[in-house]
Amino acid sequence: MTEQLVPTRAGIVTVLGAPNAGKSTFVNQMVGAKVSIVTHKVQTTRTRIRGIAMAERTQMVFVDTPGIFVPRRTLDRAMVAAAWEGTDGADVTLLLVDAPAYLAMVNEDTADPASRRSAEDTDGIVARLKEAGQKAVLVLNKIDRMPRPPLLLLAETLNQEGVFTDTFMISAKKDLGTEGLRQFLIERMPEGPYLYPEDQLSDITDRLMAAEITREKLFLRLHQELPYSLTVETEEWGRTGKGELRIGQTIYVERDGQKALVLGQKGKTIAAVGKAAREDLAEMLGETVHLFLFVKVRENWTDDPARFREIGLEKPGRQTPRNG
Ligand SMILES: Nc1nc2c(ncn2[C@@H]2O[C@H](COP(=O)(O)OP(=O)(O)OP(=O)(O)O)[C@@H](O)[C@H]2O)c(=O)[nH]1
Ligand SMILES: [Mg+2]
Repeated sequence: MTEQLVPTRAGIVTVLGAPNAGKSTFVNQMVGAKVSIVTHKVQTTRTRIRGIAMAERTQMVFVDTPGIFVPRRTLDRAMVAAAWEGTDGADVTLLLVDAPAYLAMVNEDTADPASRRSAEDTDGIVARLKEAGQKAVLVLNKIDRMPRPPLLLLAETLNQEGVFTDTFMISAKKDLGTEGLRQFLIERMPEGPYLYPEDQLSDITDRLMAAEITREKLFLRLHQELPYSLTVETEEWGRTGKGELRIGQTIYVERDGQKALVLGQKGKTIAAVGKAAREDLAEMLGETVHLFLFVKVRENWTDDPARFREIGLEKPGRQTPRNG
């Protein structure tokens, strides 16, 4: 058979999980490019990001979602709602689990607070899937960080609710076990035309991606509650006199005191953030980039839904009907 006679397949794979489970790392691995930012901190991803992978005349659209956790602020609620809405119309839903964290909770005495929270958030997701009668595929991630024997116990424990049709064990970061999962997903995609142009890698605009990259650098350098109090917007995208790319961004914080922390002593922090972001942007865009960063106070923006649209989030509370 010639290639043209093989029908194309295309479908949507939604990736759910507790904060920090490795969802964005996994989506980047499947796409083969960085479409979603990754940090060691929880709640890095704030909106749904589609990463597009092509393989064997099959297009898989991976939907990276914000972590699902117990929300406190209006922003948190919008993030969690965006994650659940990501399962609407999905052909396959994956639940990614931080396996070492979950194991720590199963062996109760060793659970640190972060692992406990991660495992509790995972249990919350399983319970809600069960309640809604939704099936999913269990993906135990970060297996490079734990011994193999307890993985079977974990799989057994998590499969008790009857929510999962299949179980995979992978390391998204080290690219272990991902090929088997990719093949499984290819076979689960329905026949049909591609949903995006074949060479497109994501649905996120360059302006939003540029803001995300700067936010990633801020998350990596700032501590405690500060990363959760800031947002980045790309406000200028133009050319210098010499025709080189000029990007202007504003970092919004909630209070005056936070502004000083973002700037750092003698502006050292923001200079380092700007340098790291500019280097990534230049690589992503394949050209010289001049990046200008400003810091402004926008009081209580995390409780102001009108601000969420600019970071790719719908207003919270919008409920779309769920399929099946
Ligand atoms: N050792 C190890 N670390 C991993 C693996 N996958 C992801 N990580 C790390 O886990 C941390 C969180 O990864 P992310 O991909 O940002 O996780 P996420 O689920 O998208 O997190 P949120 O967006 O905050 O919900 C990062 O430090 C990753 O490098 C893995 O397979 N093994
Ligand atoms: Mg993420």
